[in-house]
Amino acid sequence: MFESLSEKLEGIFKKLKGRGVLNEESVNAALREIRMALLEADVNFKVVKDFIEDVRGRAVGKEVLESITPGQQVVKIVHDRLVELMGSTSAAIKFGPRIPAPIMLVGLQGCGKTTTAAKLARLISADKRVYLVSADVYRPAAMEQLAVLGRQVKAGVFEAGSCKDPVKICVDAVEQARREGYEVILIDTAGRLHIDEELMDELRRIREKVNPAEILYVADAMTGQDAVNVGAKFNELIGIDGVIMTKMDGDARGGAALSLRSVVGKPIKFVGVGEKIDALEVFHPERMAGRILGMGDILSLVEKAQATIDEKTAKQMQESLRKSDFTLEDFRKQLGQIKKMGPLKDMIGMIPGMGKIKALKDMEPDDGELVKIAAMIDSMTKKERNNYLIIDGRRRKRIALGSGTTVQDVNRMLKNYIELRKMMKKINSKGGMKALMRNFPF
Ligand SMILES: Nc1nc2c(ncn2[C@@H]2O[C@H](COP(=O)(O)OP(=O)(O)O)[C@@H](O)[C@H]2O)c(=O)[nH]1
Ligand SMILES: [Mg+2]
Repeated sequence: MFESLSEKLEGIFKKLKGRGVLNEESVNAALREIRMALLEADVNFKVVKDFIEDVRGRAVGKEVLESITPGQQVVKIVHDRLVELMGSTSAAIKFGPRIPAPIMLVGLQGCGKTTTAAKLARLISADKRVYLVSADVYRPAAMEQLAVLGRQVKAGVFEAGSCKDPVKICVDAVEQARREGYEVILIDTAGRLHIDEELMDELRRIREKVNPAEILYVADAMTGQDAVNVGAKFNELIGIDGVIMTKMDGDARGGAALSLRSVVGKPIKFVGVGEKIDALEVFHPERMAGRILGMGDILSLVEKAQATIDEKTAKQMQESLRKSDFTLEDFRKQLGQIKKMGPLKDMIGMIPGMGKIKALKDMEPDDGELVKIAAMIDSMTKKERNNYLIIDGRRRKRIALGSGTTVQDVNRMLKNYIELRKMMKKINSKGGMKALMRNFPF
């Protein structure tokens, strides 16, 4: 799956060639085609729209890093956005404090609930004792299917006997699991061909009685947008905590995986990648984005180029620090880096003896603050940037006007800058430079 999408994207990116800056025209042309490719992959319409706007905003006007092509740069931007779209980090199951922790699997008939219950039991068994119960009293062989699979993965399986009440079966199974010392009980529920009130009511009653630590919606990737819509419905009617996407090994177009997170607002936790009992993987948005783009080599190339730039800046920083002329120009260059590394205070706090400097308390600029600081420095003349001492009241007024800030803002910024500069000098003279560089990734 995703093969045709990644092939298309590759073709698109090849066309973005030979320009130093990503201009609007070429980015737009590429985005038009990306939009088509995503829609063809069955990604939700609204998701595609937001996605394209966002990539446009990030790509247009961006300088292309040395040693890579504009196309490669756009691949990286698209990749990063895809990762965010799918949730950035992988989400584990939260078992909660109760033992056994009930985990309920829900979804339409044939989506892979029973198979997934066994696969999941196998994964969890690595460090927990797992019990399985089938609440599917409708399909004749459903319970036997789970029992067979359960034996394969060496999990305990509840025997319902002649009981035909799914709610009672679940309650009894949880009790049995507790008695036998199981830590997790996976509840495989019945499905229907489509959502109906009776099924939802049954699932709600099970939920109320066993109070699951998590309800996981099992989605069949092959059903595309239907899997997304049904997921939204399940979430609305019974509430879900996460998604398991099955049949990702098939020729599904993958749109469901890309849309689910943003439409339903719940993370994909696992993906089923085959019929075999070991074909279940923890979902990693990063890897999935790589698979979609099929361009791992380009990504590492871009990362390398970025690292080189950062290294260059680092060298320049070291150089200017050595000469103790940490100018406003240098300060400006660093703003992006400051944002990347998080609160300045924490960073400096790691350097012995530097943690207690009072002025640092004011130095946790948020995004808005950083933009403001950049604007102020941009409004200065080159002379001012190289020698802050000449910035008198009249100049401060002009800078405030030019950057859409106030004189107080300019005063505060300069005060912070002067403190920082002093500190840099101090570190320099104490020979604390090495420590600083170790902790500052610039
Ligand atoms: N290729 C593939 N087939 C799967 C996967 N998960 C489940 N299946 C198949 O889907 C069919 C329905 O699965 P089942 O667990 O019975 O679905 P249920 O009705 O939701 O319990 C079975 O033939 C499974 O082997 C998967 O990740 N990949
Ligand atoms: Mg089943």
